Amino acid sequence: MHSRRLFLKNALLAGAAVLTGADRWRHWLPLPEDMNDSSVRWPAVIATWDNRKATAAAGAILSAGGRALDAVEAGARVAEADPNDTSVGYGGLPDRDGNVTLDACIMDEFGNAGSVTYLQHIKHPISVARRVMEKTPHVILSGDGALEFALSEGFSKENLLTDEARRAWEAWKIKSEYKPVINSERHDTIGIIAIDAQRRLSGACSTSGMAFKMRGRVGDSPIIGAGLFVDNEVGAATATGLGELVLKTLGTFLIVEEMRRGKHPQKAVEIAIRRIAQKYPKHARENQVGYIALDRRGRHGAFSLQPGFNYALFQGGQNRVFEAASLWKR
Ligand code: SD4
Repeated sequence: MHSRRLFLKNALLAGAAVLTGADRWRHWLPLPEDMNDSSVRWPAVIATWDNRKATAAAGAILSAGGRALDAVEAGARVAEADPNDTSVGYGGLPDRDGNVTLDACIMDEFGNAGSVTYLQHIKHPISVARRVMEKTPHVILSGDGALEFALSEGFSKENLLTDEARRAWEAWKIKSEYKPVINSERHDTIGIIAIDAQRRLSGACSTSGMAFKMRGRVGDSPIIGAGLFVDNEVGAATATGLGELVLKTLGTFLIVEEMRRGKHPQKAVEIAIRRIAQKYPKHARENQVGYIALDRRGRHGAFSLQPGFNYALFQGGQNRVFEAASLWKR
């Protein structure tokens, strides 16, 4: 993976793309700084939390030469189907009225984007978001409209409230106290971003949102520039944690813009976390937000407000989990 030979192969692939890719050429050109950098760090995929099953599924697609977009969708689907992941898809904790409502978005290497918010009864909101991106002139479909669209696309209606999630909701109702939980079981919202062998970047983000939220609440995860942002010329970033803080600072857009200005992904995610702490010091002390980022050189960064945030990284044929550094040490 990390050889000069592979780098040259990728550079040649990029050259071939110039000839065949028409308007796509600029996405594949090697950057000048890459010519002095012999380490090739792509393909790679990174996901919030210990989502190694998701990065493995995505990594298998990338290793076979597949497209980053397919990889991130496949990865998000792994978390969505897992009933033990109580913050995503099937098995997600409901709102305070017992409804499981899902938010998801996806972005490809061309800057196309699709999103669903407040979607009920559909197990794979990320795939619906992809259809929104690919089959409609819109970016976001919401609620009943998103559901109607999903059904028209052949998705089936399912009960997503597992017995375990129902029991948790019934226990919560006794006090009915809304309080976001920091690092909820360490497998919260999945944000997953990837760069493939042809240096195409894509990202996906999927969640059931904050547990026991108000009916109708939508978080950052389906909002382009908040829960996810991808710019193929620069890099990609995604978020987990208290969505209100991510929304109010447009965290992933900020991270990508910092990378555009030359920042390493690690520096860029730290800037976005510090921005939250500067603007909302009280909430930043009490809540969790975690960011991950990947640039188009395959370098990554991860940082959070509170300790306890981790991430999965598939790169160089290895699929590993790492602890992120945090602003507060506690
Ligand atoms: C939200 N950001 O709806 C999501 C929830 C989350 O880790 O990421 N939890 O605010």
